[in-house]
Amino acid sequence: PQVQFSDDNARVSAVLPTGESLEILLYGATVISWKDKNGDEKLWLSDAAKLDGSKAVRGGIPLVFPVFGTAPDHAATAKLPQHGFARTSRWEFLGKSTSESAPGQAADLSVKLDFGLSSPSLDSETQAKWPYSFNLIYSVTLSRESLTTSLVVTNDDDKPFDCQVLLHTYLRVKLTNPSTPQKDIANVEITGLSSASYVDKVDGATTKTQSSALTITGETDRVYTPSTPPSDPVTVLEGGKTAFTVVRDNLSNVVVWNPWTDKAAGMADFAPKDGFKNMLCVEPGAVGTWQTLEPGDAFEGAQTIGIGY
Ligand code: TA6
Repeated sequence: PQVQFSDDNARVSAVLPTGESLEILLYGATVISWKDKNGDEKLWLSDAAKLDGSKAVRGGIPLVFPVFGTAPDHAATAKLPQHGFARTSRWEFLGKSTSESAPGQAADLSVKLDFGLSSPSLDSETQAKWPYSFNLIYSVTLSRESLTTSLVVTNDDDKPFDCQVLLHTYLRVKLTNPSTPQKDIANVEITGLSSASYVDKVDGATTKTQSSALTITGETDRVYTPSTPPSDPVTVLEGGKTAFTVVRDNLSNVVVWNPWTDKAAGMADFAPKDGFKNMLCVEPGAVGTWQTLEPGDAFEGAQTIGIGY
């Protein structure tokens, strides 16, 4: 696999021999592109996304740490911006590793890119807002039929800290056969969340239970806590065909978000304005409670997104 830096050192790209590719901004270690072997883009990226480090990327896979949303009643993180500072910090590229099949086997190559962020590399303003010594290692692994992203949080301090972690993935929604009249979100359903409880953030944060497959027919913002094992996939179907499967490792929540018309209209960096018809956020995370890391402790959470077709 080919791993390259951009001229301005702002991004890293990788291509597998079979054509799959990744592009990652060092700003936020944000995956901004994941293409399959045919060059089909699997992630949604707003046409108005800022890619110059001036604000969090609207699309791709922004990283949420140490707080999901804002937590005004949580003293330690109350001063932080929405979704914390990981997605708006400059990460460093730590290196790559490839795994190949045994010699002579089909080249089921994969490439893993590692990125790091630690407290000394934060700007002083952010350090003052969350004064803990920590280290983050973010690994992005591209293989022929899946993308895995994994975050390891380590407490390097002499006192415990609480944190939340979430992988804010914007999946691209489109149908294989453009002749389908509904080439968009109206033809999507999400399975694997049945009987899961969820907090409905567009209905007074009331707690409800998912009865069957989820369809997106308006603004949707739900924090699910599935009762099934995290290895049971959340599946995104388009026109009845599996487009994505999402499995989790040590992440007990799944957020499902679609801003729909009004919220899309209200976000300056969300374009085109009807782009909500071609995206769906399925966000594995540990956000229902706080993860308390004792000094020297580590927390690891990961997602693997499989391509359906
Ligand atoms: O993940 C869903 C969510 O928490 C929504 O409530 C919405 O705020 C979204 O994240 C985007 O947040 P952002 O700070 O990126 O505009």
